[in-house]
Amino acid sequence: MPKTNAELAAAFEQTADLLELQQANPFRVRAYRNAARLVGELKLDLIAQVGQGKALPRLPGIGADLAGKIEEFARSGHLALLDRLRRQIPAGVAEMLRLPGLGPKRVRALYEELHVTSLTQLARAARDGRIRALPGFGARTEARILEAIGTHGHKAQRLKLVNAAQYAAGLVEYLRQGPKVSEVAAAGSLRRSRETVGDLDLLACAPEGAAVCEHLLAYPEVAEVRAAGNTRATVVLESGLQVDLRVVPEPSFGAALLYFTGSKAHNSRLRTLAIQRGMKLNEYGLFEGRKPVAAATEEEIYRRLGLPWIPPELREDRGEIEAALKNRLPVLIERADLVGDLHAHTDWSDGTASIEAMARAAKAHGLAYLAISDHSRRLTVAHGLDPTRLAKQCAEVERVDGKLDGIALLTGIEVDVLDDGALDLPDSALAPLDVVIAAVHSKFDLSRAAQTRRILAALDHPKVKILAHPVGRLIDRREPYDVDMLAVIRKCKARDVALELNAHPERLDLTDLACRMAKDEGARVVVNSDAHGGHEFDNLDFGIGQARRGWLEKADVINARPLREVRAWLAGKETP
Ligand code: DGT
Ligand code: CA
Ligand code: CA
Repeated sequence: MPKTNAELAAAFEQTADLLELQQANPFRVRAYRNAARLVGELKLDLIAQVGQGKALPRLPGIGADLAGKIEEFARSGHLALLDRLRRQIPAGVAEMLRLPGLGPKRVRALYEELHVTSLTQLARAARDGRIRALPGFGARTEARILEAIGTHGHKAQRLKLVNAAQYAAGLVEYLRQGPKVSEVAAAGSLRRSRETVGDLDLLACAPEGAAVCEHLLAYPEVAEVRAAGNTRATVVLESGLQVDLRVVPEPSFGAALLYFTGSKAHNSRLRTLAIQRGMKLNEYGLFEGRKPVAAATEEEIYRRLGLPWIPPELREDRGEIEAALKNRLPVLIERADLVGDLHAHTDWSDGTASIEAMARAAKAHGLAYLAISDHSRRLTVAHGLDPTRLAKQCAEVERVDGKLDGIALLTGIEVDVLDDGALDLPDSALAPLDVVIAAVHSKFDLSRAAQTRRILAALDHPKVKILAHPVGRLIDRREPYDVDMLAVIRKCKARDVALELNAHPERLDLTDLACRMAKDEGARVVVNSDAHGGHEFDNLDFGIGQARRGWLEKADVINARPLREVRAWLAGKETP
């Protein structure tokens, strides 16, 4: 039986787990996890590439060693490394790694000291009180392990970034009013702009931690107090969101911020680097022997490690340390670089505001141009436009454009891609438009081959300049469709079509890794709001966060360019 990509992804994930248990080089562990994600989430058909005798494409984190593993798996259906690891480590031991709070070190201890090899045995050991007797464990850890086994299997709930950001904003504001608090910052995955957030990590700067922790407990939305002390508190809000607060004195704020921003993988690389340079890095500072050499700001800590400051969105151990060492970090795009938006809806289809109201809102959000791109007729639930209504809308867009100063309007459509890759409107209807965005809104379950063929066909239409939300996932609600993303990206590059990074908080599509792949392939990206109402231009902030996680720079993003250049690009003329 030929192996599937899902099996390859699973094999890589398991290899990473088992390597981690054996305390292998964290970089190597990370490489396997990254590869599992590339194959699983981006549906990269690497097995087929090998089968067709093609060289593997250049992919973030896939070096010669991993490429060899992919070939081995494609040809033999096995990874010798994984087979060997499996013989060395019982499967139940690897499963323990999935419990929150149990890292490789602790799992190793449980296995080696208590000979626990399954979750059942682990629960028994916890109930018998044998775990608390181990060095590095306590009664609290034991209780947490029992609780975790009980909830194991329920998918840990993660909040979408936009919601986490809302909770954080309220809390940060509130904590700023706390006793003698001089600064409050959100750290963790929120600061790294991850698309979902497990819990909030907040950092406050104050001389007396206990009083600030007390202040947090008095926050009206606190439903449960998990821990409270002199320097830290953990609470759960009524929404179920956990909040970890650390209070540190000003001199070590930078070190704490660096530590609690993570990611763990990034931190672990930094600690190794510190050791190589004869220093020690922890949440209190960077030390030479007992002498602190940097602690107050992140900048000085990075500098003393010989690195430029690394933006939080890059801190995932996906090559940022290597790039920083060579002083070749990307200069990441910022929200202020965006001067236009090429995808927005109005009350002509499923938006809530008029063309004029959307134009004014775009202008208020600092944009200089906006494309009006409502749905096409096939999307009847969204009152999609047929050729007659589209022509009428264009006239209205031009009328409003003539009336408003400081914002230019472009005519456009988000046209459905039909099952066979044809577009939902005739060429005669599309011809007069400034912007044509192709979008898949149906038949998500086609086979990879059929879905890829369909999308590539749509991209071949000469009027199409943007591919909307290319992977098609809805965070927490719908998996990406099965499509060969690399083929799609390459087609976009060949036809000079921009891949949309749809900034809607439920989409954030392209994903961070897909952005990076697009950049590596030299394809263009457009960061669009897909706003259905005036306030939704705020979503562009999250789109930019995702773009930054994908290493995108200003030059990679078409709507960071002035209208004149965008018009030339839309007209199929060369752009710099
Ligand atoms: P999340 O909450 O799952 O969305 O992801 P994070 O990255 O916010 O993770 P979290 O809340 O467990 O921890 C926040 C940061 O604190 C993390 O990014 C790095 C740091 N941190 C927490 N625990 C450890 C640890 O055991 N080792 C190291 N090196 N750093 C840790
Ligand atoms: Ca967190
Ligand atoms: Ca946390």
